[in-house]
Order: sequence, then C-alpha cells, then structure tokens
Amino acid sequence: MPECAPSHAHDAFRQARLQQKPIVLRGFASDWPANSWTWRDLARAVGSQSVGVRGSAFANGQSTTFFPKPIAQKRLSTYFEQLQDNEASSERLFAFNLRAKAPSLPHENAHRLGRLGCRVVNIPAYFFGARGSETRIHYDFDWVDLLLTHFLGQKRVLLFDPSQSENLYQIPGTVHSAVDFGNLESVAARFDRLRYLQGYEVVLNPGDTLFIPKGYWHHVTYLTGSFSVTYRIWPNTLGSAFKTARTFVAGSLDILINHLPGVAAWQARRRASAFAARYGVPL
Ligand SMILES: O=C(O)CCC(=O)C(=O)O
Repeated sequence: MPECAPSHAHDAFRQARLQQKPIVLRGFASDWPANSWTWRDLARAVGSQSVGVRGSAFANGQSTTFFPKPIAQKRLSTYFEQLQDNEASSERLFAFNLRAKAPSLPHENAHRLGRLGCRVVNIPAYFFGARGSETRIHYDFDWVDLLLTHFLGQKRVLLFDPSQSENLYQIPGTVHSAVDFGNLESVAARFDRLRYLQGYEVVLNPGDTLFIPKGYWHHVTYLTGSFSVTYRIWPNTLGSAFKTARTFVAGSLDILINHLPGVAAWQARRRASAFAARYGVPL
C-alpha cells in the first residue's frame, strides 16, 4: 500500500485521487482534537445514552441484508469502557452519529481535510469496534471517494479495486461479497476464485488517514478496541456526480423497501438463486 508523510500529503493525495488508487497519509490527523480524546472523555461525553451495537453479519445470518440489525442494546459509556479494557467481542458501531450523541466534543474536521485540496461532505460517520470485531467486506453504495481517519488503537484494512468483484463473489444486487473474511480458511475451498484475488493490506495507527477510492471493496479488522471517522468527498466530475446520485437513490430505495414485511426474505431468495447461477456455488 502506498503511503506518505504529512509534509507530502497534499500532492500525494491529489495524485492518488486522480489515479483512483488508495494511499495512507501517515500521521496526517495527529493534531486533530479527536486524536487526543480518551475512552474516558468519550464515555463522559455520551453519559448514559444507549445504542444498538452490531455484530458479524455472517454469524447472525444477515449476509444478504444491507445493514445488519443490532445484536444488543448497550449503554455507550459501558461500551467505551469495554473498548478501553480491550475486551474481545464482535460488537461494533457502524456509521455512527457521534456528533448527535456527544455534541460537546469538537467534531469539526472538514476544513482540515480541505487542506488536501478536496471538499468533503460535512457529515462525520464514526466507526467503533472491539478487539477482534470486523466490518464485512463491502463497497460504499453511493460510489464516492472516502477519507477514513483512525484513532485510539489499530485496525487492519484490506482493499480491492472494483475489477475484483467476481473474485470476491459479489452478491448480485448488493454491495456485499459472499466471502466471510473472518473465516477464510474454511470458505476457501468453496470460493476457489479467491486464489486470483489481488489487493492491498494496511494497518492504521492513530492519526493516519486512508484514502479509499470510489467502488473500492474494504474489509476491516479491529486489532484493538479503536475508532475511526469517515468523510465522503464531493464528486469532482459531472459523470461521477451523476453516478453517485443514481446509486444513492437506488441504494436508499433498496434499504427502504427491505423494511416492508416479507421483502428482505424475498430479496434474499432472489439473490441466492442469481448468485448460484452466476458462480456455480450456493450462497
Ligand atoms: O472502519 C470500519 O469499520 C468501516 C469503515 C467503512 O466501511 C467506511 O468508512 O465506509
């Protein structure tokens, strides 16, 4: 995985974005306020509020659903204490609106990312995970460039460009792969195209920013309890703005209709038969 020091971040990022290649901007965010938050600060800021925590989509039989449902309700302060103690668990908060839950913390980073020469949508999406938890491999349905900045521990990210979708056994009609990367050894025989898979691997440390180009598949393993914040970059060409608008509407409709009774089960059946027809193996 290409990487660069903060002093070269602007030029290296510009080049990477032009070529649509990932890059790690090491230490780019080391002076952001979030890089000095402690788990205790976070627990204090959220008080006694509770949220639904997510687990592994594969362990919970939700591998064809867009957003897995929460597996438990947790007090945020209790969850952050677990992360501080580095307890192993599958519990995650995915695209979490920490700004709404902890408005007393400084969440303003858009101008800091603006130093890279891009404009980001000013909506921070936070991702928290316990040691050993995983975000299943997927790409973002709105087809935008992403900047993911990491804090308070380590996570490992695997990245694959859009040409790898077949080798990843993309589930038709979704942004998901059928491959459970948490159990690669046991699924490798069933998914033999994994042999041809080519991609990138990187471990992120506090203050590192990762550029994830449009449509890049990403799989995340939390090596320790830690969190990140992702910002979406506004499209810079008419073509990509159009594709983003189209995929955003289609993806949002998909999420909405899946809430109707029976639709999720019907979609799962339809996708399973399309999957078997495309790859010659059952989903
Ligand atoms: O870090 C994570 O757990 C997932 C990040 C992600 O999926 C994203 O930023 O789109």
